[in-house]
Amino acid sequence: MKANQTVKVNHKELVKWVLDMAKMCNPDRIVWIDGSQKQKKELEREAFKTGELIQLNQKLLPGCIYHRTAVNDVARTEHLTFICTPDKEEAGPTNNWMSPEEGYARAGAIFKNSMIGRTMYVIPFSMGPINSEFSKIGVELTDSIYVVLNMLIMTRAGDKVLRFLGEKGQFTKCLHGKAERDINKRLILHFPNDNTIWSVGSGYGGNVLLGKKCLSLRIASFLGKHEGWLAEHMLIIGIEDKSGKTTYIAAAFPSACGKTNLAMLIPPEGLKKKGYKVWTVGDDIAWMRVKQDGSLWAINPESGFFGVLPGTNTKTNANAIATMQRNTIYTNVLLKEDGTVWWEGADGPVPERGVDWTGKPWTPYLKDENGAPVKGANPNSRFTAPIKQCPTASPLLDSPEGVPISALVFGGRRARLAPLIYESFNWQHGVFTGSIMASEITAAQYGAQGTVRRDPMAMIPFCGYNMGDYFAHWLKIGKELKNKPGIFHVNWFRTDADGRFLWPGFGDNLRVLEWIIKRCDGQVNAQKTPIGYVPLKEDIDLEGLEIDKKDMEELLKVDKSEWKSEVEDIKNFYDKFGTRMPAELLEELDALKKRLEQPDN
Ligand code: GTP
Ligand code: SPV
Ligand code: MN
Repeated sequence: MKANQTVKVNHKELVKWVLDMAKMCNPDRIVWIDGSQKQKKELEREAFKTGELIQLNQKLLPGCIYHRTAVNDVARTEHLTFICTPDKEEAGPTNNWMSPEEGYARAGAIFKNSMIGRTMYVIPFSMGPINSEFSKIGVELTDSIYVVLNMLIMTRAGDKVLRFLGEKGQFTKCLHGKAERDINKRLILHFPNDNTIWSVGSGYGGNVLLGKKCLSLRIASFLGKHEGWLAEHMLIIGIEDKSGKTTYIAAAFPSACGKTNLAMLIPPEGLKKKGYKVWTVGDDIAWMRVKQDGSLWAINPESGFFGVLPGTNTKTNANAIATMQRNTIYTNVLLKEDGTVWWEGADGPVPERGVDWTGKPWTPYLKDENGAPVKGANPNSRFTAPIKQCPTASPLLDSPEGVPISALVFGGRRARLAPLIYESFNWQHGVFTGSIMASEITAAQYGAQGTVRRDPMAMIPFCGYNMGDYFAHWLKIGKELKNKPGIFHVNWFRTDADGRFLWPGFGDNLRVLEWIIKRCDGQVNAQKTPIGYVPLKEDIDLEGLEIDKKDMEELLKVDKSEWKSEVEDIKNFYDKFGTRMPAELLEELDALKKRLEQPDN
């Protein structure tokens, strides 16, 4: 086994772990990732040679590359994702559980000799700006160049991290191997007590970019509980008004429910004269702490976007399109003859031909066995691009302090029930509001799409410990906050009887954020309903938007009978947590039930 030596690694525990893992996986070579352009280019060249990656048209898309994952490996596989703690209770009823012994043994058998003939790359990375009190260090071992190149965009990686780690710094041990990429030999395992992640048998984003969901949510939520902070599936956006004041909002929506789009929204025509500027801090993950000033501060631990492509175009998200014109990795989209890419809902005409995400020749006229059009891009195809390339990238991306959060927003994809926007009565009621979230399943995970599942705080796939304890942790954080952010709930996805979205969404969502900011500043009144405060009609600025009055009424409607049956569903969900369910939330559910039974006045 040969190894390159970039900087001298003085961290004995790190070196021992790398060698132990190499002994198990048996790679031909070990290569330490230094973070240099030179090494990155070498790796790209190697992957172009083997066909792992395809170089795109360098005139039209400079620095851009293309990758296909295996056909059975296109989304997170939640049923193969486990929390491995000695006690099953620690993982709770919403996680898959395995004992650490079984986890190491089962995954170890798949890892064994799986890297023969391959290279093991060692990627030291930081989630968050190196040197910030928020940040955490990880080291990922992987046999995939695709993973290395993604991690170089998504995290701060290379020698600078090793130098920061020094001789004894703490880090999360992240081991990834593609193995045979066989769904029957795939496991994504988290060992919170060992600060360790083992992922084997996949090559897809959220399963293998271990800094992302595995470290920054599952392991980080566990660390956050013990260290007193929050790791959340949230975007972070700053809205600057004419006076130069910026209000920061963090929002949790489930996968493929609009975080990336909201994080980089473009103000709609009708609101332009108000002079708002949008600043994108993050599109997927927020780490938040109560600081000495009694406020909640947040960083985005990532340095890149791993965003959904279908439906993304200059009309829906011009900032995303601008971001991905260079230095971007395109995964599972249609490859066009001119060496550029396309996906359903992209700009411009539908190409006459290309090679689809599975590697087959494609035309728009192809039909599958059910007569439905064959898609050129996978519904969960994605781009990986540096946040700094986003035209609205916040100047505070590298600030070790983070940004102060004025409002927290929860939201799901609900055709019915949840109104466009409502505000919680207070922090405890806000935690309740987050805990009763539900959303339709999307293509971002393997499973039955469209069915509604309960997804508290958009964290159901990502909470690394018992969610009953997680709710209690949220309540505790509230007690520490002197300046509590307002807590809101939005739903961009309410439809009419024909399945048409009632709300235009995208840039127009600023109209709703504006109301949130006004509520935080105490500028407008609201109407009290059993579920929370909803806006008075005149307080949502609809200038320049043609929306039917009836649609608007429907969007803000709270249907008591629908909510009454929802209460029953919530009760069943809460019951799963037994005695771990905080009494405060059971009281909130009871109070909601009572409010729904009161006659209208
Ligand atoms: P993850 O990266 O999976 O965590 O997802 P995300 O929450 O960042 O989702 P994203 O912003 O990529 O949106 C996913 C899908 O929702 C895309 O198909 C969008 O076109 C669609 N979408 C986003 N915002 C809106 C909106 O305001 N209204 C409607 N109708 N669709 C939206
Ligand atoms: C999600 O599924 O919520 C994502 C994409 O953001 S992944 O990295 O695959 O988790
Ligand atoms: Mn996500």
